[in-house]
Amino acid sequence: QEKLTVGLIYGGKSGEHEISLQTAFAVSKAFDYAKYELIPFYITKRGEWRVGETLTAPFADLEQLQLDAASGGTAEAINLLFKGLSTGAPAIDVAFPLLHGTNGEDGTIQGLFEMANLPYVGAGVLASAAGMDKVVMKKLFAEAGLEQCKYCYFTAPEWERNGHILIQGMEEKLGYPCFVKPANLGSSVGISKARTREELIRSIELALRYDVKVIVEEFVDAREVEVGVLGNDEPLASVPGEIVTSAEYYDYQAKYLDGKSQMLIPAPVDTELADRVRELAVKAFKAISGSGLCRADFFVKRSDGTIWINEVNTMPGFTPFSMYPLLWRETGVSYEALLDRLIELALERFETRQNLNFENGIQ
Ligand code: G1L
Repeated sequence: QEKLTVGLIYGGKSGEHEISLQTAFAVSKAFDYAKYELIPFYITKRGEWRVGETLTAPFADLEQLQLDAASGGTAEAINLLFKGLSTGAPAIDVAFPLLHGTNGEDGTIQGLFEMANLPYVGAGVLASAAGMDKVVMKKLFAEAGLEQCKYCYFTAPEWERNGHILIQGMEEKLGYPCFVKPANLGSSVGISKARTREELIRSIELALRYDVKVIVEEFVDAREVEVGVLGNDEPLASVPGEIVTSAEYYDYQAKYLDGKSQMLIPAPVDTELADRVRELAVKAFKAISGSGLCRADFFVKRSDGTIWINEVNTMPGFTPFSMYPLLWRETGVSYEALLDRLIELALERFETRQNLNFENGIQ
């Protein structure tokens, strides 16, 4: 039986370089080397590509993933990715990207795989890009009839010209406290909570250092419930999990920077609520034209139990100890089985799209 060759792409220029390395190490350890062989593609922090020898056993340690200059460089790596186009015999059967695009402009690495005519794991170009831009995502959710918090957004030039009017609008629509974020979800930096007008202005100026588009959201007194979605056309939802923060529940510092949050898996919710968020998670996945996987994050309002979509993440944390894999483990899908399924879904999606007619009718 022929082994499937997986191209594992990791590292990258983004702030999540280290997380990507750790994730790639975990994934490389979990693969069944009786079924797969692996070609590592490491993208350095400077954006150079390095390609390693085919692996038929896991990496020994994290160090080994950081391929050195002695391995193939950018030209060799790209040549290998595109080999199928020129020779009809691809070097890899499926690409497995474990990184964000360059500084959050996502869908870019997926676009590279499209150009190389390669199957790849996870979301396509459109869903990856939509999943990175909080404003685009919210518009798609609204169109799908999903309930969500109130928000305002604007660009840097709009802020410079009309800051006063924008502030007025935000105070009327959202009030305080509110949350200010760069529209681009590429990194978790640049996010802050504003309790006064002065803080709002400072928060906006901070967010504008990370993106030219800023989104401001109303404060929601809610529980945070997350669901894993897995599939293509008929996606399945995992059991829900809950994020609880020990000390200051709504303090961004405590939640994201000090890591003082805890996962409750499954979430302690009744079956009615669990069924409802699972249904909404699939709806959110479809709203962004998802494929492969996503993690859908919800707010469950403490006052009346209303469920609001917060965001979907097409590149969720993916070590065996991250929310997404743990949600599926609780649902009966092991980390190893999850990798198998994601690769299967990548190949299925590729086949379906391969059979489409992309000609314009002129012969
Ligand atoms: F390929 C998948 F499965 F779609 C995929 C891709 C990327 C799953 C999870 C991730 N996550 C990451 O790459 C990261 C959180 C390690 C860095 Cl963005």
